[in-house]
Amino acid sequence: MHSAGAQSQHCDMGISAARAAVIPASVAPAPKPNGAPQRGMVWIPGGEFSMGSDHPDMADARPVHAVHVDGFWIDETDVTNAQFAKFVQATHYVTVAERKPSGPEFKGVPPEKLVPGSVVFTPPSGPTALDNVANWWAWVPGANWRHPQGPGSDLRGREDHPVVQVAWEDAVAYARWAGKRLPTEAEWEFAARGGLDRQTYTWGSELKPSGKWLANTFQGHFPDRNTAEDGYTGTSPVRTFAANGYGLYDMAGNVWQWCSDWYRADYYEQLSKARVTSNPQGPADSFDPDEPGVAKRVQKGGSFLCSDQYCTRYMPGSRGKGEPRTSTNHAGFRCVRSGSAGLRRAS
Ligand SMILES: [Ca+2]
Repeated sequence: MHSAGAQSQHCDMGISAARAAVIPASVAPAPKPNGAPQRGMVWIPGGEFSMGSDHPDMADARPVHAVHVDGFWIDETDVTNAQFAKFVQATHYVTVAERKPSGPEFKGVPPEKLVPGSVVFTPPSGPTALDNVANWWAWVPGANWRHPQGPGSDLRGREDHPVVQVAWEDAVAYARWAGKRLPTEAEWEFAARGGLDRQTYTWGSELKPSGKWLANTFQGHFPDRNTAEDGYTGTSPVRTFAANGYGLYDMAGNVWQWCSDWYRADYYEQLSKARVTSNPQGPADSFDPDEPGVAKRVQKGGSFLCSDQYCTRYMPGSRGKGEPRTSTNHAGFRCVRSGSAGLRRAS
């Protein structure tokens, strides 16, 4: 068990030199290159936007600051179980959760406990304190992407659901195989906003326009009673809920999505000192004050477990985090590819 990371797998799971430069004001969004490089990818024109959130509960997402991203391609959906299966079939890749745990963090763990497994949402039978994630997360031997909730579960009927139980390094391996990469946090958020400026949700300012759920989140009483008003207690097929303004699905809810950046709670504070930051790549190292000593990567988007009672991080400006070798059944990923053009200066 990746114990340290497992402790961090709650809903919002989730500087040195900022590798960023102030850009001139004359930089224009990149025009769409000719033709799509790969089926299922969408061109994001790039540009300057307001990144982050002023939400009072989200200190790590403050302050809202100006960021520019170049144009890039992004998968219109999360990577699905069917897509991940093709990768594994072609490469015989073995995910972290399918390997016997090893490494210094497991020193002293009895050998009989060093078996492959992963972290699974295991709701209690009744209301529970929300200050201890162990009340609803359990490490389950035999849980992995093929068996997202443990040995008794499988992927039948879930071929078009997002793959879950993938660690950050699994996502990176897939992306390399596909000729892609993980998005930076800035690219992900730019894409999630769908062309809207400073809106709370990927679709606008209202959580439930006309009383309708627009993302797969958690309704009822967290974590013990999931009423699934949106139709799903767990993951949903990737095109179930309406796409955002850029034609991207599930940029809110369903599953968290790994980004390439290291996570630091103070990174936005650092970036806010510049008038605008161009193509931030994340900090050079990680620091999470909630769990010092455990390096984490950024996750974005929230999941089917986010609710307004506990975790509202299905907002594009909010942030999540995860230990890179820890997988769960509510986190997956999608990939991007850089545009053929770099910065284009306005004439
Ligand atoms: Ca749901």
